[in-house]
Amino acid sequence: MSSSSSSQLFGRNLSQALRPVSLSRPLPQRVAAVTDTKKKTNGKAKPVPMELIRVDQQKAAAETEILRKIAYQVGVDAESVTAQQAYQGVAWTVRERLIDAFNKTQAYWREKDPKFIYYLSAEFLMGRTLTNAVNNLGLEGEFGEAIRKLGYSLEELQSQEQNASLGNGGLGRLAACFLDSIATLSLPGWGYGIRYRYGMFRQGLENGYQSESPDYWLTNGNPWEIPRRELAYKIGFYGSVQQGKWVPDEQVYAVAYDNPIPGYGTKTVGNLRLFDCQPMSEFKLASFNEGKYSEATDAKRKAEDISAVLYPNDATEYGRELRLKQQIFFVSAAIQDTLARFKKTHKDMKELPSKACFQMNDTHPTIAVAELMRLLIDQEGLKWDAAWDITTKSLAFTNHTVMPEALEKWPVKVMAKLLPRHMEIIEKIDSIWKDSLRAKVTSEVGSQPKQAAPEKAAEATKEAAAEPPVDPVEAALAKYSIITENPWEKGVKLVNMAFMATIGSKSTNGVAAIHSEIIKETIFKDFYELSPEKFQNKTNGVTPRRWLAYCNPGLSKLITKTLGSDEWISKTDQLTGLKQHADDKAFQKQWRSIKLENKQRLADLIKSKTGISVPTNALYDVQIKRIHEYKRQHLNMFSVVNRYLEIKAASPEERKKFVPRVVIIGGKAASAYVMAKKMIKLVTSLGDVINNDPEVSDLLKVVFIPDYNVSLAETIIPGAEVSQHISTAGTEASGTSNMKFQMNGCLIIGTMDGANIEIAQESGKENMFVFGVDAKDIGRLREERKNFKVNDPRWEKVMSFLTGNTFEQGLFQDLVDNVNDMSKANDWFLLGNDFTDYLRAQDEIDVLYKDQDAWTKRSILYTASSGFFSSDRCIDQYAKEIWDVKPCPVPSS
Ligand code: 26V
Repeated sequence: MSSSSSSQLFGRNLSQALRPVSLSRPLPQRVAAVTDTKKKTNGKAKPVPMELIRVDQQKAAAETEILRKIAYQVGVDAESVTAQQAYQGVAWTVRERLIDAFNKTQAYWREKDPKFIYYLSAEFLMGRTLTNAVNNLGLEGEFGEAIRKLGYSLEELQSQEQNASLGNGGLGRLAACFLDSIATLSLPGWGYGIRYRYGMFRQGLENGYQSESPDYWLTNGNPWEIPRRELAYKIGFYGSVQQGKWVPDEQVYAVAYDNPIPGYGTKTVGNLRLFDCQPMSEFKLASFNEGKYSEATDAKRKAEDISAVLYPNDATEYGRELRLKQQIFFVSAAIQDTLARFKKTHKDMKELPSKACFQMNDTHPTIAVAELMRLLIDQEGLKWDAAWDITTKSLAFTNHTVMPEALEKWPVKVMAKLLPRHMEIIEKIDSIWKDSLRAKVTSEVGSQPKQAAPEKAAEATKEAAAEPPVDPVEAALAKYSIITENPWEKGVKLVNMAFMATIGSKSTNGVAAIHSEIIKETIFKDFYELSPEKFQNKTNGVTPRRWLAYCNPGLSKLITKTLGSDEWISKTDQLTGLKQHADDKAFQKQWRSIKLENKQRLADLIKSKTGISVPTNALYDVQIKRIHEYKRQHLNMFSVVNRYLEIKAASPEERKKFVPRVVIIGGKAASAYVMAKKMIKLVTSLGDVINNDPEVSDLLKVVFIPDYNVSLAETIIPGAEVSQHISTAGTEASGTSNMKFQMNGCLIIGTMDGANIEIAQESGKENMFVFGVDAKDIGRLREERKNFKVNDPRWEKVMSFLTGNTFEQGLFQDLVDNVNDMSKANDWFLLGNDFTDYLRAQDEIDVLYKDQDAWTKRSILYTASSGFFSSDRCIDQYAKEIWDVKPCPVPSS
């Protein structure tokens, strides 16, 4: 292909772009020398000292390296490079820089032997890596230039990268932000998880309904991982316990893949070690020879299933054996890996708590309690008490939800079958634990009135004849027990993973101030009363690198210019320096023009994903998060319906008074969650009606952006002007997108729930559009809901519209009944209670938006007061108050 046709093909003058560094030029000396070595040894490569290669890499221009990668790694002619090939060339080049710094960091830490934090998480929602790696490594100048010469921009190439969507939502993205901060603070720390081959499903829309397809994110290879095929741990399942030791029936290998995590403004590069599941033997030749082809590969398929798919976390389909397999799979591999490293330099297992802390991200990794005990006792030969002491000093637990249905409870039967030795250990932990409480409980029971009322006593005698007598002390101990009876299925016993986690850990924390209080009063009440000192709060945070500096380069530049330095990127408290400019009209103008550019980018994204054109002079109103009844996307839609009806009812003259709005929704519904899927249909159906109604024209648009993920969030958040965080008070543990919006100067409409409360404290409650009932009243209001009439004519209008003839007969009847027909349902999330106040807050938004200076001032104040919500602050607190891990920065020389 001639150079002119290639440039036509790809719309870029590539021959021009490549001229200064064309491959026909002699290679830089060092690289040529390496090639020469090969020649002289007749094709047998002599080992080249790594140091020489590294020195050379530092000197060689990024351009040359990229072109070599395109030529020899991607294997294409640099004259006809596609965006994907250019991305590959750049990514594989950045990878080398990353690995250099990674190796140095890990070697330094091996030498210094500091205490490590190991973040155990079933989810890491990393998104894309290229921009983050280039910027964190400080390569933007050198690589930016080289990429431009290729005829692309960093942004364009980054868009070629598949998202690593190894998480469901907030919990997984939090883990990813934490890794960024751990590296940035130079804390010795690794993440441990699963290298799912299929991440979070891809969402499509069919007739306005969600459709799901697999997310095969590794199609084009993954430049950001280093396979460690030599590092494989045996993981067992099933079998029996013989002479106190476990003899599993089935075994697989957990093979390590390292994903270097570059810190910002430091030489430190941390690690995310993910495990892939592989069979012990690839292939049964004997079966194959007998013509049993599928049997020959059975074991391989079965093993690979374990790390194949990420489970949706917000469906109520717990209890699946494969999920428990995944949990023990990565937890066991992580602990074995840690112990193996520890044993290289330490003899006494008692030192483990001074060298390692495992943070368990929700209940998914909490089998770690039993697994660490098993390894210490069965493999290291420790006595029970010594092992328990080490375990409870090495583990820490974070709770991320108060939804009772989300707290994992494994049937004892499943646990005993899959992990017989672990079940034995759990039973012993439970029994010792209850023994330790027996004296206390006995005295409490003894101090209670023994004599029941006469009629109750008579009833009790009748019942006693049918059932064996219940020991009152044992009955009172049940509330502390790890092993509990399934309330829905008599006789079925369950392992309460959250209880095991808190008993087996040195600390239990919630993720926002209100949430940490709620867990002490509800799910962990009895445990809190026993050991209040174990309970902590660690309000979540998000990385200001990805979520402001890199996703919003326009604003980032303005902030740096205004503050006189870019130090705010790692010291976010400096953002308060923006406050003094909040009233400055010229500054406000610049702030607004950046928002407008970001809105344009968002409008382009909407057009390309949905075909819908949205005007940039409208207010961009965004709600992006998992679709759930407790998050109340339907409440948002009720307000949209109300707005629509009001516009329709207005005269042409009156219509001029409406502030034009684009309501943008994004998020996935768990595939088994019927009501959440109906909520998506509600959004798309309203969009179909409203967007095509000439009467409302550009005054109102409703857009559902399909397949919401990390990289879409990076475009949506900077372009948003108001964002919705409207969960029923007391239900959202924290929320983290609220923090990202705040950082980007996007105003918030929200309930007093999760981290909204702390955001309101930082930014001023009067600056947030706050509405809704109080968390402390929820219990009572739920009880009263049946007799509570929504005293607002607009509510009835909205309900009638949704069940009327605009839509297919009965389409939204179930959704409406759930919140409005108290003979059938109970409006559990109290939409009826919050509706009127929500509309009031919505009106306030419109009023303020008409005063653009006042609006912009608030926007500036939001960003200026967002410093607290950096994950650097949060991780610093974890490090000091839970982990006792200190920074160990790699020296610059
Ligand atoms: C929620 C639910 C709701 C009911 C149905 C079953 C179910 C299963 C799982 C979950 C959530 C699991 C934990 C989780 O993802 N929590 C999220 O963690 C974020 C990071 O701390 C936090 O910001 C979110 O508020 C919290 O929902």
